[in-house]
Amino acid sequence: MKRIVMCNQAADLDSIVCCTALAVSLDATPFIPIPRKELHLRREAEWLLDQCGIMPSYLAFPGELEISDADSIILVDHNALSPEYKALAPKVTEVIDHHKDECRLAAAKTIVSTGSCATLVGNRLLNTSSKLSPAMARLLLGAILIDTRCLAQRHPTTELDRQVAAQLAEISGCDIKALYNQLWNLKSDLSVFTPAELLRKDYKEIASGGVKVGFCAIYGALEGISGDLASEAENFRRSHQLDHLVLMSAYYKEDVLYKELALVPDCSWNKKAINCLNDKKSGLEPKCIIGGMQVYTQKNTDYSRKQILPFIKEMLV
Ligand SMILES: [Mn+2]
Repeated sequence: MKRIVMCNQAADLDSIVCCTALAVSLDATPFIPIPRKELHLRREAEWLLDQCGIMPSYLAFPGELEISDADSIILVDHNALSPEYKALAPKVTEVIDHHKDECRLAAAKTIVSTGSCATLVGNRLLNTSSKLSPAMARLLLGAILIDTRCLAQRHPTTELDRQVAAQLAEISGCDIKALYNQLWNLKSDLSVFTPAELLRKDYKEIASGGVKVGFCAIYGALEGISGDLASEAENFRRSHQLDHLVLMSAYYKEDVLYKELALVPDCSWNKKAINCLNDKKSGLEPKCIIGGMQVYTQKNTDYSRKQILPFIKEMLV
């Protein structure tokens, strides 16, 4: 039986980790739906996989396997297939995720709004596999720490995140703070990337009501990015044939979390989108203009793409 575990389209650390750890435990193939050459943009993921003894060659990328030959597919860290994989719907047998439930698949579902999907996969493996290896425990723990900001006592961390992280830390023998710091430093060091690479690093898109919208998550202040971010964003939008592109940034300054949001191109739709997001209590306020692109401060830092993307999707219907 050919079984595939599929990671979400952004292929962020959580998603790659869930995909890998579950594939290892089930002897399945982990499928990462981004070009192989873009794995290096996820430096924290590359480093953690290496630390846990997972070679990049263990992962499968588009063009490297005939995914339609799979007998069964398990989705992790997302619960609806992205448009290009829609035809695979009948093959999806299971879904493990922590996003808003939009699942219309006839599959076994574990959808719980934890801080990290790695918590759900970790919980599953702790309860089913007789011995979770220290390497797999460390892999899962790393994703939980990044997603919960080192288990901070606030949104989005849940009690289950803390419980599972504690068990994984014990099995792996990891120093939680040290692992978090190492991962965070790799994730937030944007100096090694061009603006075009930053936009490709953590990207999702939706299509609804004939409108295509992309969402780039960026870990750093938009103003601090060297190069012409606004025109790179416009190039990105055109090359992805998007009607609109949403840039979402998050960063820390003296331990305080800040978030920003910007939209390209400059058009009347933006006002509608900002009003809609503010009706949902996003707290967006004009902050500055970069290369003609209006940047908003997002006062409600509890919202991430996990909330903003479904709000925009609702607005398009
Ligand atoms: Mn996730």
